[in-house]
Amino acid sequence: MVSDFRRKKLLHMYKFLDKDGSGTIDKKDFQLAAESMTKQRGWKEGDALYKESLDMTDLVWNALQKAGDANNDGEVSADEWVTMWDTISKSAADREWLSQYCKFIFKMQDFNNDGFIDSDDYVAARSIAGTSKEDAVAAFQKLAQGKSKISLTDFQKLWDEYFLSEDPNAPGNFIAGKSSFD
Ligand SMILES: [Ca+2]
Ligand SMILES: [Ca+2]
Ligand SMILES: [Ca+2]
Repeated sequence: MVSDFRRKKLLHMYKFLDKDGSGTIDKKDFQLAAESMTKQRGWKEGDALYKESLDMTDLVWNALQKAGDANNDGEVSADEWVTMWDTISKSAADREWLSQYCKFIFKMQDFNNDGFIDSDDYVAARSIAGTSKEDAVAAFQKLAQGKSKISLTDFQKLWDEYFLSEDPNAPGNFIAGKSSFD
């Protein structure tokens, strides 16, 4: 059973992923996300990072569809999404794609490409998603827990907390830039 708090967290991320606002998540949303991301970062066709973004988008969508699209209609509905995370938290389901997804998001947020996410990286990354600088700085401080930068190992832990933890005080709740989901 997913708690009310965790359901709100999951649905917050769901809305964020529903790029065309259709109310469900499908391959097109992931393509739109990849397009806007590569545009923001200035990666063009032929660049290694451009190709990596598109490949990763394909990999993540295919894995997400396999894990979450229970009725196999090509979309992951909000109910399917929540059920999928409930299943993942309870079973030894295939988490390899999640860890690859996590690494990819980490890389996307590491703007200066030094292998860590610092406050400046995080503010820049969140501004693309519409988070104000003030909120992003505050969220970074919660995520980093006193450190000046977040390593991939730290990030992986925060990432798991966002999706899997029922604890309203878990630092990972701030991964989407805020911790209140009402
Ligand atoms: Ca959609
Ligand atoms: Ca479905
Ligand atoms: Ca960095």
